[in-house]
Amino acid sequence: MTYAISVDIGASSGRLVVASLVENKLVINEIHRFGNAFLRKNRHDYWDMDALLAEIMTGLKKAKAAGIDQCTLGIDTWGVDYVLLDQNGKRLHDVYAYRDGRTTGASELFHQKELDREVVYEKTGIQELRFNTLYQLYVHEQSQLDQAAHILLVPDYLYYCLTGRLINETTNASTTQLLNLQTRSFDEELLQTLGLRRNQFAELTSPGTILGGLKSEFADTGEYPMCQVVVAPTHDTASAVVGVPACRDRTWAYISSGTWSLLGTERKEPLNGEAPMKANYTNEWGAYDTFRFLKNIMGLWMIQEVRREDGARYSFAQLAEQAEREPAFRSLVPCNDERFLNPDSMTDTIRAFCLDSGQPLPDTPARLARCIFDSLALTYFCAMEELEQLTGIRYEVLHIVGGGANNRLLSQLTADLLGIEVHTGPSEATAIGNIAVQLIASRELADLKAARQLISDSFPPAVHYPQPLPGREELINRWHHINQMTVKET
Ligand code: LFR
Repeated sequence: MTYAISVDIGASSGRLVVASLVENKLVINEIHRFGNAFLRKNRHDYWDMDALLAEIMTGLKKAKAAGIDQCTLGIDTWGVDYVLLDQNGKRLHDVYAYRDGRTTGASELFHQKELDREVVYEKTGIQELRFNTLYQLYVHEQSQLDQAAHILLVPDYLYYCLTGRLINETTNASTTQLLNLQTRSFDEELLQTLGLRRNQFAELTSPGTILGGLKSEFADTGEYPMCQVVVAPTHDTASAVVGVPACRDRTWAYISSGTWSLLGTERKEPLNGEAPMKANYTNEWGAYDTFRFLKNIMGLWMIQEVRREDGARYSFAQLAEQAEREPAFRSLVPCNDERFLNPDSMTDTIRAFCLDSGQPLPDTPARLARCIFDSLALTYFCAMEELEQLTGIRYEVLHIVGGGANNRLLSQLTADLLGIEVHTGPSEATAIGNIAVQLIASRELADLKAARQLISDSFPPAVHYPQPLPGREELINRWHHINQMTVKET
């Protein structure tokens, strides 16, 4: 039996998932799950890298204990966050979490003082998000940047810790906003603007590359499976897009629905003119020479925060059930407004917006949940309209993958607003996409197409058919009005 293990770490949890092929189906098993959150220290938000690394090793020990002696292994995490290392491979700083407030206003400042946003978008095709690595590095202490012998993104760093190999994986490197679409490499002018050198970055390495075994300090203990480490699409969203079970001849778009909702489509070429820039669409690099033309939508983060602030009294499933019993579209909030990115209190921020805009106060967790799901569905609807205008394609199917695929209410609302089929699942698309790339690398699978066929056969999606939505036009007008009240998109 050959096994593939994906280490898939998101902003709120991480997991190790073991997969094997049984009778032409992919069978997955979660062997280890752990929480993740940023730590607040000196009024900044950081990731606990040592804890994450320790959890990976615990998961691998569990795999060995479960009888897995040999496997391939791939890692993915969120994007944009980076680690500066000295000559000896030691971290020079605590790793900032991308929601940290130090980048407030950083992108405006960069474009005012350094390079126009049009120039940067023309070069990189990456949407302006204040936490892109470009802007984070811009506000990072210059003396530390000067000292850095290596600049890695978070999953690159985890690969380094496990194998000793230094890489900058391409899908995640594109989220830095430092890669040039023409040269397909780091943009010299952007590096110069930040006072960086090309040799501080490692070689750009594509998903599917085989790195070899674990460092001997791990391998020699005999406590872990013998791992053949494979470069996954290390950006979680890139892995999730590989995991979309699209295999019939219909045009499709996707939402990778987790802490963020990433809505977009897979393309062979980037699309980076003025219109996509204005709509804040991005061209992140995908696996196998594809581009992820997508937009960031605030996503389940809002409900995660509301739930946390309520003392986690109800599960996500309970909140969704309660929300389903509340009246629809009562109070709406512009999810993508910057105020929701990292507020001191999500609950208060949502309520304040409703009050200020003359809407009923969502005064219970169920009403807050309803407000969030209704608002997200409307945000998806508008983003799909933009996507269709920008690409000139009418999409026949919307795939929702990731944890949010379990939210029946949100999926049905989305189908009703869009008037097309919404296919949901798998909820573990990120881990599965990561695994699929390992299986292609080890020649168990031929290519991306075969991988998607296998994923669709193994995890058949649920289909939500659109139902008529009374008062739809009025609702959409109201939504546009609410969005005009926003201060600034994230
Ligand atoms: C999702 C994600 C998004 C990225 C954001 C920050 O987990 O990776 O794709 O925009 O987190 O890295």
